[in-house]
Amino acid sequence: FSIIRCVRHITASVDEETYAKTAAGSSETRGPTIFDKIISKEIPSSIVYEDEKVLAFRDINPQAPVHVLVIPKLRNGLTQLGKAETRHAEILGHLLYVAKLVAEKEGITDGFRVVINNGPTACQSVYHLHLHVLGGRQMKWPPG
Ligand code: TR5
Repeated sequence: FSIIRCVRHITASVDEETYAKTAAGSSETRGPTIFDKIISKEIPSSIVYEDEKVLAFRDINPQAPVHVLVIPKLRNGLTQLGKAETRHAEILGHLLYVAKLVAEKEGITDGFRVVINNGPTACQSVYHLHLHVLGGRQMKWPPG
């Protein structure tokens, strides 16, 4: 049993204090998250793809040469996959389709991984639904 359940491997390029200041909290909240500020462009991000429903941008702490987050622009949106309702089915499908577009755009169609961390036990840290699109290196299985 380990008390530290979700170790974050912060890359050298991200200063830990800045990361902590912008972190969105470690428990579920229904209020706005850092991703709302990224959607509104209040906080800059490196955008890879955008349409009226979703935004895809580079993860600040990449775990692979390509690490892009795909998020819905829904207001009062979905905090995590486990809270999805029937009415969310269309946006969930679109998010997955955009993950594929991102993989094409980033040139990683030979092998990429799409991850959704759902809840504290899965190390979700930002409570605004997001897909991780990872690639550009050999992946291992099973994931940690
Ligand atoms: O742990 P989960 O699955 O919730 O994933 C959240 C992801 O958001 C992590 O991979 C973080 O590195 C990423 N993240 C967190 C922040 C952030 C970000 N990606 C881009 N830009 C970010 N800003 C400006 N601020 C963050 N706190």
